[in-house]
Amino acid sequence: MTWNEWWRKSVVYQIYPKSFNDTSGNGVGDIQGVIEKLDYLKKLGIDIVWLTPVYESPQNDNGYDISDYYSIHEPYGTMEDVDRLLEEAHKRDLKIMFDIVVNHTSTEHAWFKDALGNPNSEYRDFYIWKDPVDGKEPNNWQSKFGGTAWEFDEESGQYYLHLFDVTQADLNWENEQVRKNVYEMMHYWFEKGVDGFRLDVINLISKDQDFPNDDGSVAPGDGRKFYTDGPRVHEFMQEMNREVFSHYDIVTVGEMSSTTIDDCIKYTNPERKELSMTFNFHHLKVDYPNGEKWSVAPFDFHALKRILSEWQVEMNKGGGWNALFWCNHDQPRVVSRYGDDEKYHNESAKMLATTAHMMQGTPYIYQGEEFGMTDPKFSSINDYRDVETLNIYEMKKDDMPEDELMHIIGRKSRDNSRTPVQWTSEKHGGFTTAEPWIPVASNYESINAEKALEDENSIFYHYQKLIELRKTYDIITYGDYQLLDEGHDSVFAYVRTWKDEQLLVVNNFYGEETTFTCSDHVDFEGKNAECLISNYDDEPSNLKEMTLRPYESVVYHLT
Ligand code: TEU
Repeated sequence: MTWNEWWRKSVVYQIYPKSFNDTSGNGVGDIQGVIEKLDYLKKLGIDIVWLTPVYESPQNDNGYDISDYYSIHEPYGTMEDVDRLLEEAHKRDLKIMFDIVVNHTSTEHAWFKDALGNPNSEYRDFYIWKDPVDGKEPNNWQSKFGGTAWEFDEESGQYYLHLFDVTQADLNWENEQVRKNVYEMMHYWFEKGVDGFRLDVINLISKDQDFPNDDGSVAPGDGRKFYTDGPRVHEFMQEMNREVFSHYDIVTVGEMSSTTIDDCIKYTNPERKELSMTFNFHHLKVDYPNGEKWSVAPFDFHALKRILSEWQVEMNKGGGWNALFWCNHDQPRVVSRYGDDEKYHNESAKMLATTAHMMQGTPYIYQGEEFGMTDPKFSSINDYRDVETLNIYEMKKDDMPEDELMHIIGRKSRDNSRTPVQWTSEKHGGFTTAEPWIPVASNYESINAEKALEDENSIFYHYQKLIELRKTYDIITYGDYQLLDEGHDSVFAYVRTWKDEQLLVVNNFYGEETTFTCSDHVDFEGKNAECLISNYDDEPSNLKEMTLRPYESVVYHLT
């Protein structure tokens, strides 16, 4: 197994450009705004910056609807800005990862515009067209943003498939010309100097060519099983690797929707030559009662431990590699979700960071997470911008009391993580001098980057320390993983083992004191135990029989 690739020791920082830093004064962030913050990111210690899509786009899904893969969305800047970003990043020994969306394009893309209404277009077969069945949609598949996944084209009398928004038409990966065009485009960006790709919903590109009706065994008319990790997906990934990735020293991370461990081992085991690593979301569904995102329930702590541990152990066994993360632009803020964004804001944010960063894989930090940004707790639907949220609101508003619906949206909306980064205590959190495209969370005066940098006890410096530890201790990268005391109701503890070293990681996930009998699980005999990081001023007084304070988190290196 090849264990020495640079990205196994890297830490990635995700930027959602629209909400990151506005230097042009138009209320949306821009590429120059990213350049301006590179020194800040360097100080944090990260290695790679992942930018969500900055290509030309009508922005119905904030750039995940690309209308031209070769140009830059004008409010973000120009191609010269991208060139400068690459130059400035590389000067600081930082790498830049771009986000590639090739499951679908915008319906504003030239290919789709040519194909629409024109069965003779050379681009018609770039998309997925089907005749009506009994005068209706070809099957009962649902869009991930609600409603049917098919849209009728009056002029040609056929439907096209869109697994996401109606303006995001799925590409037909069975068509070799589509694949050739995608690979050519990927080469363009690597030639320009981009250091890696995050590949949007890449495990959805291969559809069952029978397009069967879903019998509803997963969810009514869901359809997922017919295109998730589909029939030819690994063949396509190997082709992409051969045609593109293998030509460069780059990193790739596939975003995998509803995937399996077995598939992720296949995607990432280096011998198979597909991708470097994968994102999966099973640990972020433990607060979906009965699999339903649009309802509110406390998170299932035991399921969280079980799922994360299973992925740690099985991926390692199969030679796969995990991306480690709590948050991204599609998820609520983790401190508001699995932590406590009030009384124990500082402690719980640090505890969550430690839990993820001491695992095996490549950690991702989502903008603002490094100083504990929270959900904005909007009360009006007028504050929301996200297409998925607005669709759900429309679909549910007649069946549910407004306050109940707004409560659910307040906890689940993707906009929770899309509010502007809170840089300072100034108006709009210092994000912009104009009216921001989405309101800034009202707590920007108490939670912001400037304050975090001034306080040596801040969440920011905890993240900085975690990153430093990863660079110092090989066991964090290579060690095996074992969950301890699986049945404990509030402690998530695990041990990493490598050569004759151990790393003991103990986290209290709740706001009450608890005890954890470490000596039942770890043999301390003749070992030196050094505390590497914690979130209280002093260590627990008794290592073997720990009394853990609210959200307390400690890491010991045993040698
Ligand atoms: O997301 C894929 C995805 O399936 C989800 O995370 C999605 O947001 C969720 O199912 C909605 O409940 C990726 C991007 O990260 C997301 O921003 C895009 O909207 C989506 O693909 C389509 O490109």
